[in-house]
Amino acid sequence: MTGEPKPAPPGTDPAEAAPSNADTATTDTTDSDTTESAPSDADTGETETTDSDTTPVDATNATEPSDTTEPEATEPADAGTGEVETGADAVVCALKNAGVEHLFGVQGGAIMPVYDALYHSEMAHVTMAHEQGAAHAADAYGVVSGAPGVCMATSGPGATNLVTGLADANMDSDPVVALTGQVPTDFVGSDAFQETDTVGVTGPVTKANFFADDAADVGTDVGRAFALAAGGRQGPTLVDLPKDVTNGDASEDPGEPRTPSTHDPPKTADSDAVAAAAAVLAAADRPVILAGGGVVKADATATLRAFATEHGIPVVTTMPAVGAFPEDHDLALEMAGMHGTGYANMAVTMTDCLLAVGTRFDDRLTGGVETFAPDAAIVHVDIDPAEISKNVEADHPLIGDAGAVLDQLAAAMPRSPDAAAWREQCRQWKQEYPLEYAAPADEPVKPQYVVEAVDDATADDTIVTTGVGQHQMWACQYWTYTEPRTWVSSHGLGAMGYGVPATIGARLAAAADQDVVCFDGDGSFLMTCQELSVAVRENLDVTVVVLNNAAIGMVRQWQDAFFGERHMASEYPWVPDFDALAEAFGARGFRIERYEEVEAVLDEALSYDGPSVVDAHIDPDENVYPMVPSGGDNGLFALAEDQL
Ligand SMILES: Cc1ncc(C[n+]2csc(CCOP(=O)(O)OP(=O)(O)O)c2C)c(N)n1
Ligand SMILES: [Mg+2]
Repeated sequence: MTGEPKPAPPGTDPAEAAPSNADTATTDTTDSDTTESAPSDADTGETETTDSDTTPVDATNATEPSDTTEPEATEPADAGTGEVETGADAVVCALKNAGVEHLFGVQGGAIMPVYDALYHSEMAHVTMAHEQGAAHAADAYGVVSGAPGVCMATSGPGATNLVTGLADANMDSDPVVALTGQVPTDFVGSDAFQETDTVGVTGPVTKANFFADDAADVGTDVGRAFALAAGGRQGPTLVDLPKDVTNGDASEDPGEPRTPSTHDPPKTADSDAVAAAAAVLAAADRPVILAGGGVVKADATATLRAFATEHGIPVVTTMPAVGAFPEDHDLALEMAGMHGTGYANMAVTMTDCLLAVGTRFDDRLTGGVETFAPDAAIVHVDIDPAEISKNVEADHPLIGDAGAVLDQLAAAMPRSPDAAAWREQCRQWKQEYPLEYAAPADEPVKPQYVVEAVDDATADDTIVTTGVGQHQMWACQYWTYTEPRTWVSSHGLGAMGYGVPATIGARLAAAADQDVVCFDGDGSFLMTCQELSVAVRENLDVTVVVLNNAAIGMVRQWQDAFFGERHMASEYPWVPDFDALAEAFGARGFRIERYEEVEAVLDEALSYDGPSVVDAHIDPDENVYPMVPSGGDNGLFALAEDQL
């Protein structure tokens, strides 16, 4: 089974914030071949059991952790140095062989043998407050570092709490490995205490998942999960670890992570197809490059910049690709789609040749497919053939790694397109439709002003994480991104609550001298603010700016536009004092209510060497524009509500 996302048909979706564009990464042809489904019945108990199986965890109503008849575990072998005596040692050894440095998780009965095996390991385990936080932290760690982030959870509720984070990673092709404890194999199917069919539940939201049924092979399973998460089109993988398997005997070092031999993602595209695409692009009058998240995942941003500048082709990005091309560049048109810039949307609407690289043409990007780039020849570069013509018909499909195919195209270009007039047109659109907002001194602070102020106060390589909603869009629009892997958000799934745990994962993956700032919404913050306890415990230098409009503002915006201004369940009569809440967690708390306070408060919060939260009370009536209504025509973006 595969975890292939199925985007909602345009026009049918709820008030999600993210403009489309969850893109593909460097993709992978064999996702569907590599997924192994869980044995979901009790027959799986066929595998050889070990001593520890005879006293498994509480099959019925036992309290956690495990039952008291659990034999005392022997001192764990030092799997960190390659000594393997149990399945759990092999799991830890496989992680070490994969170069893992950080793990994010929550303990529990069924995963205890693995935690015990970690006891002597040099890998740093970060105990999160909630498993959703572990998955989001691992996801952001993977986005920032490029290598899979690892999350761990116990069986049952631990595993199900990971699901949102896995679905998020799956939509955005983010590399994540999840390790879940499971009841012993001979209890599987008996509705044992904390038993959930984790492989069944997570099948649709993972790139591949495995039920480990043999202690001798479990290390190899983990290595394979790691290699699959990292390789080809990246994505989340999961290994379900029954307790008898992790407690069982193993002796082999599983070696380096390896994908199955059948896994062979294409590197370069067919050379005739490349030549044909290059000829069309070179002959175009109005060429546009649409960079998707796959450009970032493939580490192809330098190649993209070189290609675009060499041939003078304007660049539009999807949301996951924000930062793939410097937004202060003359050729940069920034993000297209629902809340993209007017100039990006004009360019994708008027282009006669769209070179789309590593994107899955999500509906938040395209709007109505029939009005998307209607006059363009579409050249679609993607490593996953399943993405070709899935949403937008490709005239020139080029299947391969984003960087490698861009190199092929560069070599095959007969000349640069004759596009001086088109570049001038794009410049004019930039003048005509700038991102702008009014900030009268007698009105509450505008969120855009706060975003710009933080951008001004921090270095170019600062990493920005977000929740989901209006604040996410302002953070995307009003910050000037110039480097890849500095924009870390929940794109395709649009998962409120991503912000705080993602900030923790991003912080641990970032360079020591890089700042990490989270723009969160009050609603999103309330979903995962407990992870502040982790930031405090780990003494992480991060700043969370809550753009507090006392509302789940993006929903309120849609109610204003499409539901007759009926604010059903979207405004709060009261929200907590987030500055006081931060202090209660042991972080520093700040508050902004007036423009005069912005600079000094940000200065203090950003210079505090530890976690800080700025409760920024913003204009509750501010909305996000430009906006293309769901399923609409990108060329007809609205700049205000009366244009919708
Ligand atoms: C987990 C989850 N539940 C519900 C939604 C639907 N939703 C999209 S945006 C939004 C509002 C978010 O509110 P807040 O975090 O305060 O951000 P704001 O829009 O006010 O900036 C909601 C409820 C979602 N995206 N994710
Ligand atoms: Mg809000």
